[in-house]
Amino acid sequence: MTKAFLSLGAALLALSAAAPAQAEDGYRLWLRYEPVSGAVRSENRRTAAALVVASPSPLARSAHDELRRGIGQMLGRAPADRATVDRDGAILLAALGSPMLARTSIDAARLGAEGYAIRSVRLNGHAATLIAARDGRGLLYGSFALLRRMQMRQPLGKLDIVDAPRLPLRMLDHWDNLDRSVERGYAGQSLWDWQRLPLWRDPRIDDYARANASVGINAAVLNNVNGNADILTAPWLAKVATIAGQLRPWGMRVFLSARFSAPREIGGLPTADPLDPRVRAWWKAKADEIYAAVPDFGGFLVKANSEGQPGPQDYHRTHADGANMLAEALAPHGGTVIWRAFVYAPDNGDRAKQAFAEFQPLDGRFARNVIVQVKNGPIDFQPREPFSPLFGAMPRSRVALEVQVTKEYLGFATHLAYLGTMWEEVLRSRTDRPVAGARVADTLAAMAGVANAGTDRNWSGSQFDQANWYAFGRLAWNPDGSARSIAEEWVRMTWGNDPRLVDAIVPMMMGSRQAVVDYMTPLGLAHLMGTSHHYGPAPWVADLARPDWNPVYYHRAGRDGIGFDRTATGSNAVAQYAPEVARRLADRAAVGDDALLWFHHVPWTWRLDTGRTLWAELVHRYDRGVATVVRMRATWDGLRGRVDPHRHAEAAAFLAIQEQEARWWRDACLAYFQSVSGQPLPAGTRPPAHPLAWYEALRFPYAPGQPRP
Ligand code: BDP
Repeated sequence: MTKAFLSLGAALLALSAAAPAQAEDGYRLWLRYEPVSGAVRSENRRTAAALVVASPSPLARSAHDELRRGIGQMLGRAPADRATVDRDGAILLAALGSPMLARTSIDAARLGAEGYAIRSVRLNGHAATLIAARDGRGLLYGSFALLRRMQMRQPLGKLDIVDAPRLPLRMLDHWDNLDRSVERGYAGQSLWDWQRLPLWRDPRIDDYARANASVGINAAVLNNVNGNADILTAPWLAKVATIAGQLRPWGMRVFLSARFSAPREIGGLPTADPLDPRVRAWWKAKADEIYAAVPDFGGFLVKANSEGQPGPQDYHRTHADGANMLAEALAPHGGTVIWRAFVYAPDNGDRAKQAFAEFQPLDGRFARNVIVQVKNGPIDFQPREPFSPLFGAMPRSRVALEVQVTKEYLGFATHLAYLGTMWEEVLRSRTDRPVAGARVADTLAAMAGVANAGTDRNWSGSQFDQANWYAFGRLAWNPDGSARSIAEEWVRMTWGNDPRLVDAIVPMMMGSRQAVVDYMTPLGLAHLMGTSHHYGPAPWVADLARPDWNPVYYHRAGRDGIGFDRTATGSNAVAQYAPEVARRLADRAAVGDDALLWFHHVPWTWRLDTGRTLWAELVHRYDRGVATVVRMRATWDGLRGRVDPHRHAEAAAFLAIQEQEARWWRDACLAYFQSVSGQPLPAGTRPPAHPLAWYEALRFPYAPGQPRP
């Protein structure tokens, strides 16, 4: 009896030692601050023994708190607060102008407004690590950079780093509705708990802001671009002010999506005509009211005359008229208007041409505090698109790149698709405009990412989708960053520094987006997904009211071949690119397989460089996509036991879903394209699991993320 009792007690003790109070569930994102051991810990402890904040400010306070939290968790001992450097091993946070920097030469020009220097120095005869910046913003970013080094087990001695963001505005766009649903959100509800605001300060928002600050994101649009004017009324602005107050200490500013018809809907005016003096006065007064509540308000994001949203064209005015009217209201307060170029109208001939056709002629007509926000591709966040021809074509305007972090068209949250590679691809694309050799990255004033964060414990709907949030921030900070090194940073901080983990997971991530392209829309195909919810394959859809809502409009498959002719014999969309680029895109042999069917209508029997006919290549790509997912699953299964069980199991289960859905995509698309092409499946190809009609009959009325009417 006693013996049994004792061994039960021992077992319980062992259990409680093994299992932390709360299982690892992804909540901590990449800020896990796992304990450091061995020689690195001794070195780190010598370097991070004390903390001196020479230039106090709310942001320096955040930096201080994060350093204490991170170092405390990693080294088992938080650095001691000191007033000055009076012993070895202090970390010193000092803004330019601080007397403590008197004997150090810091190149202020290289720091810019938000950059930082981290340097190993001797001060008062003691070894110290200096984090220097213009003000609290750089101190915060420098502190996170130091913590990142520690998380990656890099030594802290002999540091001499200068880093600064290339773009001043690095922004998340939340497509969050006021009822807390999230358009194209796959990670639970909106983080903004409107009903309990303004008095409830949800601690989760502090963690959201910390995570953003850690990757340099400095702005958030709180509400959906498909706007609701209510957000601009006094009770809602009070709620917005609370959120802004929580984001501010982490260097983030709040923007709001503004509905163009707000003067009519909440202002009682008969019109929203941007040239009407009453409308202009209304927006000015509204801006004053907003700034009274949120003094550092960033400005408005506007989706106008697109997908049914109101806009200046309703009054026969231009996008520039509309944007400049709002810009004028914000200008006295230093605010910015972000005006989206995502527009398309019925019967446009070729939807891919419309944004350029409407916006390029307006170059030079936008006020200085307007930024034109352009999606990465000419259509809509597809798994792969060529870059939008607007990049580089509006040299007299400020242009932002908009990417989608949430994976509306890439399998929602359950498919593993690391988007760092997609964004690297677009950022490095050569526009050859406004100057020869220019790349998309060279043409930008800002970057915006449609957020994937929600109330799920893991924030992003899956563990691996956190990497897309991370990568967005890192690339917005440095558009020349490498997707691979960003993936490696994220893996080390999120899963661990064990080389067996890093060497397995990084390659898996690097190939993951191409896998999705292969099993969904290979060879330059686009928009084959289910109507409205965009879940799963539906290349057969041909009956929607507008031609450009139908997948058949995009793939144009028939007996003769497949693809959209955008050369001079077709829509001539290629002519929207710089001449050198246009020449390459218009040449079927030079365009490259990845964009082939985007720009060309190609016979099924045409032979590619791979030696296969187009039809055989299409089948090959669909198979290759599925095979890659099978390999990803095997890789991940091989890591069981090296990763904490809860997160491992979640990712493993999602990979199983991904494999099932990859097969579904492959089978449904092959069944359909075969029915259209009449081509036999190449020898040895596994036929689709079901007849075409079976796939066509599937319905998903409750798929998540659909727009609210
Ligand atoms: C599309 C989405 C739609 C958005 C639209 C946009 O399907 O929900 O409202 O983009 O960017 O991709 O405005």
